[in-house]
Amino acid sequence: MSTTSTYTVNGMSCGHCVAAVTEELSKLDGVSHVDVDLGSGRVTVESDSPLDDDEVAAAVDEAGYTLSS
Ligand SMILES: [Cu+2]
Repeated sequence: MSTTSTYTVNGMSCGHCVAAVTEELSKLDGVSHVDVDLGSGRVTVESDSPLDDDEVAAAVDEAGYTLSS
């Protein structure tokens, strides 16, 4: 059973940003799918098990953006 979580990421402005966030989040353990909506900043992550919020925030930070809380 997979889990879907939705986050809001601040600072993304183009397709490159989307690709960077998608790449970093895809590296997280158990993540099977990442969907980014550039216009709203909403990021949907599908994973095998619930994700740790700190890990998600760290991945988004690694990509160069911030997670909206
Ligand atoms: Cu960009």
